[in-house]
Formats: sequence, structure tokens, C-alpha cells
Amino acid sequence: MKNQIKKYVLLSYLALIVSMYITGCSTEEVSEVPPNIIFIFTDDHASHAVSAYGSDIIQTPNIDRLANEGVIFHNAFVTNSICAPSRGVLLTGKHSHINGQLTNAQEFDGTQMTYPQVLQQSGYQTAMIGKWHLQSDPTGYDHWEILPGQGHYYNPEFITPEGTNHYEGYVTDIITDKVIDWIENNRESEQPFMVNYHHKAPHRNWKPAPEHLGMFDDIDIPEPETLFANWSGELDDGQDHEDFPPGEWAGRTSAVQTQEMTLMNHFDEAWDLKFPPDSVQDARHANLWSNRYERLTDEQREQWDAYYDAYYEEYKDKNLQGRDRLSWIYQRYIKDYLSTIVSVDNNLGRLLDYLEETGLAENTIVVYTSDQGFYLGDHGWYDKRWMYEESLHIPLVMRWPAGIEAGTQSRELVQNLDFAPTLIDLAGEPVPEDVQGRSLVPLMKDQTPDDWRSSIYYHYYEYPGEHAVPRHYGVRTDRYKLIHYYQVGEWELFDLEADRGEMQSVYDDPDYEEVKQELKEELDRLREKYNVPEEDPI
Ligand code: SGN
Ligand code: CA
Repeated sequence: MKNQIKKYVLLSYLALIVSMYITGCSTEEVSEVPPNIIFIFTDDHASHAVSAYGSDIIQTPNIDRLANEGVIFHNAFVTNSICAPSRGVLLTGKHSHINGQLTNAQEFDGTQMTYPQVLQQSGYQTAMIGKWHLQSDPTGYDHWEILPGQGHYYNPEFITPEGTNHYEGYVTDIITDKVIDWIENNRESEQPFMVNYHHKAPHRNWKPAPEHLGMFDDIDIPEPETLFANWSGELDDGQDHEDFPPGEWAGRTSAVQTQEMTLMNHFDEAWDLKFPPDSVQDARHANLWSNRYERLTDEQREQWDAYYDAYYEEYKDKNLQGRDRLSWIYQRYIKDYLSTIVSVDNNLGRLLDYLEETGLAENTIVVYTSDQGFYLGDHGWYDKRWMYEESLHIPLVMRWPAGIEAGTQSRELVQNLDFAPTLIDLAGEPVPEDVQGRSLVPLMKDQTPDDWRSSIYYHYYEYPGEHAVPRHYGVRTDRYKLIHYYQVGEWELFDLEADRGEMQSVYDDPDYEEVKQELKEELDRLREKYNVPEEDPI
């Protein structure tokens, strides 16, 4: 049956190509031939670490190249800012409560409709290479090679249907090699291809490639405005302060006090700062440290020792306290994080060059995005999960010379919910009716439908869980954001125009009464539209 469908699709393409040849075709008509699709998904790459989005802390020339030669979406968001749920949404185009992947702890039900299955049935060759993180085996792929769980930066293993293979080298390079190899082996075929090119980077614990260790050492990376916003601990006077400085703290949910994701208090010296064994203070650290170290070759280990030990010495010598200590930790954190992105961007450059050289570039759509955003010291944090901008927002750029005009920009509210329908639409297939997202194809062509959404729905479920972020749901419009922390019975309302950093909720401000009521109605409408159950399914 599948082969018959493939044959039919191939014959249709051939007929289309022949008819274009006879009638003399324009570039627009060429784009009617379903494009090859390379879907690049990084893990935790915040858009404020992409220069196309105006980042002042890193240059990402190859991601920018996609943006300049294609489309950049300025308002792209997730529905649930955590890894496996985001992947469930990508595959299905449905919210977490519908696709069943509410948290990282569950196993994905791969028997439900996913877009790779639709593409495979429509005649695409499909592959999934890199981080998968959904526990069940991938479905809808002709080829898959996935990292076990979170995977490893150095000398990683890949699981395949035939068994597990081990490789020496750096994961971002290896994933790219595999993607290019797979395309190369298939490019003579008449079927279009779709590959999920899914990186581990820049996920915690941010291990740079050996050649990038120290690449930011000579500069001070600018600190985010809100680095000290959730300040707790020792202030410059050397005294412990349990409270927060007034003004910086007022008007936020009580849950920000109990989260566990501050650079100040929750960053792990062994795991995150890569301090050496003699700094290890308890068994958990020792365990983390040895697990990590065992993977390195002797040469890699020497490079690591030379690099990180010097920082440990500096840390001890300086004996930093209070804000100075936090500033120091921030520099260590952000430099490792950014270094892993340099590798992602370089490898993207390698892939783009390959597409040019092989003539594949014209009718291949390359999508670059991430499973969620991330805190880069914003609010004093690392990690994600909250509905605040830094982790809600994702980078989203696409290049497709045959189908997207260079320099296109979209400011519409889009979500990862829209990926599956977009990719199905690109393949020329009808989008199943129960899909909750919408195709972005008209937006790519700068033709926004009149009834495009004016608000988005968000829902995070992983509590209790790592980093202690409570469950919450909310609505965001182009200007406002209303969040309900339903476990603790609290609300927040932010006016993003007046308070981009979301430091002061105006939920109780009488001036915002009308806005608040409108947003509550909108929230109810969205919960009904998306069939959100009253009680959480878990
Ligand atoms: C790991 C990290 C967490 C992170 C989760 C989820 N801890 O557990 O900091 O929030 O992954 O990330 S670590 O000690 O293992 O680094 S996700 O992107 O996979 O959802
Ligand atoms: Ca992630």
C-alpha cells in the first residue's frame, strides 16, 4: 500500500515537472514541487542568543544567513516550555493534554498521528537524527539514529533499530555528519526528503567542543538587566539576607521564591562549573563528576583539566562573595553555553555549504528552531519552564529559496503547535482536522490570513519536578500576559510594553481591571477551544 502511494506521488511529481518543462516554468511554479525539509531543533537555544534576534552576547552568522535569505518569525512561542512535551507538540500539532506528553517523565505514544508518518505516507523519505527524548521508538521514519535520553556531548552513543553504536568525537559534529551522510546517500532518489536534525546542544551542562574551550575568555559578556532580580543570600555587606530588596521583588508570584534554578544558589559546582575533584563536597557531586569524566579520552581530559582547573584556582583565590560571586558564576555559565552554540552554528554553515554544492539548496526548506527558550541569567536563573518571555519565546527562522522571499519578517503570534500542520501543508497533504495548530505557509509568503490568532495558550505541568516550578497556565496577546498558578491559587498580569522584563505584576492594579477581565475571558475561550480538561490528566 505504502509503495503504491509512493509510486503515485512520484508519478504526480514527474507529471508536474514535465508539464512545467513544456509550459516553461517560473520559480514560483517550481516551488509547487514539494520541498525537501531539514528541520533543525536545538535543545534550549534561547532567541536572545541568536544575533538575528539582536543578541548582544553572540554572533550566529549561519542562523542569521537563514533569516536574511528567508523568513524570521519575531513572535514564536511554545505551548509548554520543556523538552519532551515540546517534541510531542512538534510531532502532533496538538497541545500536551491531547497528545499525552505532559512532562518529561512520560513515554510518548507514537501510534497516534504524527507529521513524519503523514510525510512518509505521502512519499517522503524521512529520518530522525539526534536528540529524541521521548522514551518510545520513533515512528514514521525510514531511518533513525537517536541519542539515549539526554545523550552526551563527548564520545556519544546513538541508538538505532539495529542496536547501539558508540562514537568518538563531539556530538554536534557527529549529528551533522550523520545528517549530511543520510542526505548524500538519498539525494539521487526522486523522492523528496524530510530530516529531523536534532541537536543536544546547548542543553545543560554546556560542554563546549575542545576547540571552543576558552573562546570567550578575553571578553566580559554583558549581564542581563534582571540578573540580580531574585536576589537572595549574602549581600555586599557580608550579611545573610533572607528577604529580597524591596521593589525588585514585589508583585511576583510567591512561587519565584521557592523555585530551584538560581545561578546563585542552585548551580552545581561540579556539574555546572566543572570544578575538579578536590572541590567535591558530597557524594552526589562525586558521582556526577566521575560519570562525566569517565567519558573523556586522555587528550580531552588534559584539555579540560588545563582549562577548568585554572578557573577553579581563580575562584578560590578571589574568594568572591555576594553580587561579585554571582557575576563570576554568570560569566562561567554563559561562556560555556555560548560556546556550545558556536559549534551548532558552524555545523549549520557546513550543512548550508553542502546544500549549495549539491544544488539542493533551491528547493530545500531549512527550518531552525528550539524546543524552548532559556534563562541566560535573566531573573538570576538558568533553565526554562516558566511562561515568562525568555523561556516561552523560541527562535524560528526558515529559508527556502524556491518558496520564500529573502528578507521576509513576520510578527504574528505563532507557536510550536503550528510546526506539524506547516510541514504537512508543505508536503501538499491535507492537515487532519483534529490538529490544533495552523499552517505557517501563508505567513512565510507574507499573506497573513485575516483570522490569524491574536492570543496563545500556554500550560506547564511538571510539578513536582526538577527546579520546582509550579504548574501554571496562561494567555499571551501581543501586549499582555495573564498567568494562573492554579496550585497555589495566584495570578500574575504583565504589561509587556511597560515591563518587558516581567518584574512587576499589575494583577491588582485597578488601572488594569478591564484588561484583566478581558484576558480572563480570552483564557476561558482558549481553554474551551483547545478542550483543556478542568482537572489535570496527571
Ligand atoms: C536535566 C537537567 C535539568 C533540566 C532537565 C530538563 N539537569 O534533568 O536542569 O531542566 O534536564 O531539560 S542535569 O543535571 O541533568 O543537567 S529538558 O530540556 O530535557 O527538558
Ligand atoms: Ca530542552
